[in-house]
Amino acid sequence: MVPNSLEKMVQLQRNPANIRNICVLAHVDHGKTTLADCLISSNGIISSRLAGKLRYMDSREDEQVRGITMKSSAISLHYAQGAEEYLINLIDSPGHVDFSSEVSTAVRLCDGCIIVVDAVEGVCPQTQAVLRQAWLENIRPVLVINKIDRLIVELKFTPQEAYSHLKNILEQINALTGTLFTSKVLEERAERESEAHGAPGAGPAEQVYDWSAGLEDTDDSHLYFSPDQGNVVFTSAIDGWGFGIEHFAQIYSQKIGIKKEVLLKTLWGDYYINMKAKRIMKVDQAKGRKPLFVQLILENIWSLYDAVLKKDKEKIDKIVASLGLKIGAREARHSDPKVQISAICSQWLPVSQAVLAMVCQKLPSPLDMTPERVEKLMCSGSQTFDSLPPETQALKAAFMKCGSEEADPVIIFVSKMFAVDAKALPQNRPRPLTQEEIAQRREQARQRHAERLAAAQGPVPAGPAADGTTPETSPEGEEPKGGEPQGESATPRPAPQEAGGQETGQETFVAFARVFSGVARRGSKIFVLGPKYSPVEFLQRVPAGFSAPPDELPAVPHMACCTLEQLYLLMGRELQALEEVPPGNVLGIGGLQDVVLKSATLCSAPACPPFIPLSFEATPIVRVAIEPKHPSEMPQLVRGMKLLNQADPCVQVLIQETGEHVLVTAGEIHLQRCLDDLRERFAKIEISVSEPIIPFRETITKPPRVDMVNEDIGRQQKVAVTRQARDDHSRVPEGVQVDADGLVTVTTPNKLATLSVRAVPLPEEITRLLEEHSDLIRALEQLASSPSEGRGAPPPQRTRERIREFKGKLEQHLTGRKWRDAVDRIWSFGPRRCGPNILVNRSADFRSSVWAGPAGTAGPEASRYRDLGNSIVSGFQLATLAGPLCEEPLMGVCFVLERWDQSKFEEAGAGERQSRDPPGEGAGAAEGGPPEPADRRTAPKGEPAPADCYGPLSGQLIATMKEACRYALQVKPQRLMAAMYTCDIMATSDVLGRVYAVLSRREGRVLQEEMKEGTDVFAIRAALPVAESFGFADEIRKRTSGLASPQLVFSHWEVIPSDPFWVPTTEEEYLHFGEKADSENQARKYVNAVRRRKGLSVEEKIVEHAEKQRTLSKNK
Ligand SMILES: Nc1nc2c(ncn2[C@@H]2O[C@H](COP(=O)(O)OP(=O)(O)OP(=O)(O)O)[C@@H](O)[C@H]2O)c(=O)[nH]1
Ligand SMILES: [Mg+2]
Repeated sequence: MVPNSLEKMVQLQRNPANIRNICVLAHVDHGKTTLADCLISSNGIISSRLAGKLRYMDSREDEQVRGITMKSSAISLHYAQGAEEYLINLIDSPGHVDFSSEVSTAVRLCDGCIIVVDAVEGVCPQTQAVLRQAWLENIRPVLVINKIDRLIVELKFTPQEAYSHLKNILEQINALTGTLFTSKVLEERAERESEAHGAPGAGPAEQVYDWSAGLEDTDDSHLYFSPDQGNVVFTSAIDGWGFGIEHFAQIYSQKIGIKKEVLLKTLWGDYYINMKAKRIMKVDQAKGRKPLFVQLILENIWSLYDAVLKKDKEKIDKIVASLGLKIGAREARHSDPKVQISAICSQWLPVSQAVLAMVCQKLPSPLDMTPERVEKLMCSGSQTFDSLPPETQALKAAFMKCGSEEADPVIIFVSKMFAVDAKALPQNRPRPLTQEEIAQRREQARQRHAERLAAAQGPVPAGPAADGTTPETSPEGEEPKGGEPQGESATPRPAPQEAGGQETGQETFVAFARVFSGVARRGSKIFVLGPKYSPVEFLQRVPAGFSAPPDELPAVPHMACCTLEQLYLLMGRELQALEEVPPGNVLGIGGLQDVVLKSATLCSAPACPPFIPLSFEATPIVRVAIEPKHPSEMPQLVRGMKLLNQADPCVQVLIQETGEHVLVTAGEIHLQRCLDDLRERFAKIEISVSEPIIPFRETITKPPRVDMVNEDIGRQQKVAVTRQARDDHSRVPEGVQVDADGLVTVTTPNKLATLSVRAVPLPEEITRLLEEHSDLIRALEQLASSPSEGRGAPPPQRTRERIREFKGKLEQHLTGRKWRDAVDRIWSFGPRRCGPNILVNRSADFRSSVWAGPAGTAGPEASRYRDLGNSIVSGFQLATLAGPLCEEPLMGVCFVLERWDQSKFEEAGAGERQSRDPPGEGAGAAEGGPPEPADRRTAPKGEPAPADCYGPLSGQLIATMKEACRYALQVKPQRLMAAMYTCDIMATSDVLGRVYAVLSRREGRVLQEEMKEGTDVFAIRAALPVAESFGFADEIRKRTSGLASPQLVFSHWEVIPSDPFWVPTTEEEYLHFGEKADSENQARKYVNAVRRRKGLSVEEKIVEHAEKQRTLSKNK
């Protein structure tokens, strides 16, 4: 087959009804790229012999070496079904969890997806994850069950067993779909319910709600996967075959004479055929008969494999003849049965035919975009579609229409930026020479050759010949200096050839994007909308009907204007230049690197809202510090890191306070890829990389009930323990008073204010709630701290609703006397005002909580109260940002401010006071203390008050609060929290023992072990501390000879039970651990490691009681 010409593709792009934008999603190694190879080979881009071996979409070298995909990439394919011609924009995605952010970027651009499942491994953790992602994006899935050959060759199943196994896999995946569907319906119900709740007139009768009601009347049959629905295909991508039941229904309807429609309904399922009567029955009347699927389909495939594997030449010939195929002589004689199988099967049941037919029939075109999806895309944050301005709502029609007329607004979404070598861009690529040019050059070369020969006969024998032949054989040499820029580019371009020459090895960025509406034209101007852009703001600033060229509009925050400089057709490893791209197509856009960082919405109508941000499943957790080998190369490193940040959807690049450059990645393989990229593409320098920086959290727990040898700590001993611990590590300085129950009282250095703080561990559920709702808390704090800034709009109903719900949940878990009205008195969250720690204010003159915001009264008194209050909150923020153990953030701690005594301060003169404490940072902004100015001016002239040497009171309060919190922590049993991964491993029973050995050596804990039905594959789920995970994947692979490979995903924080300061105190402990207790203390080890890294003091006795060894005999 001849590769499709560019013109053909351009023509197909114009018909959105026949475009399918799809991505291939699956668990790692289930065969996505191999399947993509088969589809690509149907277009003649790669040879069918190489399909499955080449893995064309894995264009990076490390992808080929490791055998896993690391990025999503797109290719456009042509498919003809009868008279209809389709354009398929296929995106291959990675399955490894480290790269799950790439899946998000792919899913956003598509309307449908192919979910691939390995027939042996079945539904795996990433299968669930990608299916959920597809749901969240509202794109429709179809299913490919791949690697059916493994059921024949490896598991040696009979067709009947294989059928049961496949049925089982379908049940699993449908169960998953069912769960997703149910939770979605319930969620929508809850949403509607909460909206109705706000409406007046909801009587008590309506409040009783039947939660199951919505499910029954919502039709969900079309969602499930079933071969008779036509949305399931069975394949063996490596052998190049695949089929849906339609293919066989067609064949057998002619052969047996049963209607195709009947066969379509009965080929899958427990239906049996009576060949004589030519009737299909539901029940197996004659015992031992096989279902149609087994009898008519699987058995044929099995017998073909059987014949080929047994090298039964006669039978093979018979089968080939009966199928009417022609097998090349080379394949027929080949000794490798795989070659024969793939030669026969790929003709008999070509996989591309089965898969692409299903894609075209079952997946929607860009025209079928559902209103639901459009509304979801347009509503970022907690907005609802109805709350958008009417101009914005009107754009929904444009999405749905997907129109290409002049009046249709151009809407493009960029889901990621990817780097390509500037040389590979079409405008810089040497253009293939035409026949005449080649002839001309050949002539020139011949002449040169002749001249040289004539000039010097002897001395240079070999040179000229080589010279003469080069242009003939490789026209892609550096020859095309004389070549004009490509014919189709009418606009003058800045000498692309030279640019290409100079920038050898330069990386440029191409945006991975899709046109949702309107025609993207090269050279046209377009707005770039950042994620925080608000069309409301634009509509307020720019009067309606105002028109001006896009770049002359008044400046609106988060909006820029740019030109679509280059448009490309994405063809896997290549890009093709385009002049325009009609709506509904996936495309590449060049020249956006200065205006788009990672993703963006481009639109010609400023009323367009930015699309909702991509949802990333993985949390970046692996951090390393990076520095150049040669310090002088720092600028290259900084530039390289910036480029890397742009090129990867999920990497984070930070500069820490210490000046270190830190890279945060999703996992080890991701880290490796980022480092390779940095070295070879972006920075091009040698770099040195620190050991991974492992994050910890600090917390406190309840005092232990039992000691380290599991003996009850009696009352007497318990006191001894806490006293000793306190003596040991808190060394409370003077001026800090600690009560027996852990209340810490600290006075400011000027002795004017006193704070009493207590630290209490939060229940686990609360910590989890706080973590889950961090975005809500951020919104809440914003509302509470700046009510007067009020940007016109009150918080949307939904946000208020969610806040109320959140508060209710907190109250539900904080019960008991200790927590009485604690929720109402929450003053702040920390660190960074949204973390998992709480500040509760129980002091007598408590006036503001996060829920209500500052008490609305103005006036100097309230304003001063707020200033000082802000200082205390800042002190709390600082204390929670870095704990006393090893300066890591706190988690799950509640600080209770029991007393806040500033009576002495109030006694001091008001004038002096004003002069001493200018309002705290940012606090005075709202109502910046109106009566003060006069006082302030006069104050410096007066006698400086004695307290002045300690600085302003607000500053002292910050420091005092911070100290108080730290001491309050230190008098409680402190603990370290470790980040934990969930680790999913598939292993066969023979390597299971080794997997467990590695897991337990690394402190892993097996949570679940499950045998995949019918196979000897075990799916193991374990929890593994991040700190112990480095090199884990490699070790597992090595120990199991590559048979098992783990997938690590960050899951949660877990308290390390051991006390970092533990020393034996009770008699039993002394007996058990000895006086020195020098056995390993995990928590202590981590604390010391972190302290050492941060350059903090480490209390370690390196050698105790060193004794010089003496030889007793000689020299006395
Ligand atoms: N037996 C068998 N092996 C297959 C089949 N399809 C793919 N494989 C093998 O499975 C392995 C993984 O294939 P890939 O196509 O790279 O898998 P992938 O899903 O793209 O993997 P990631 O991109 O890393 O997630 C390769 O070794 C393939 O040869 C199949 O149908 N049968
Ligand atoms: Mg792949």
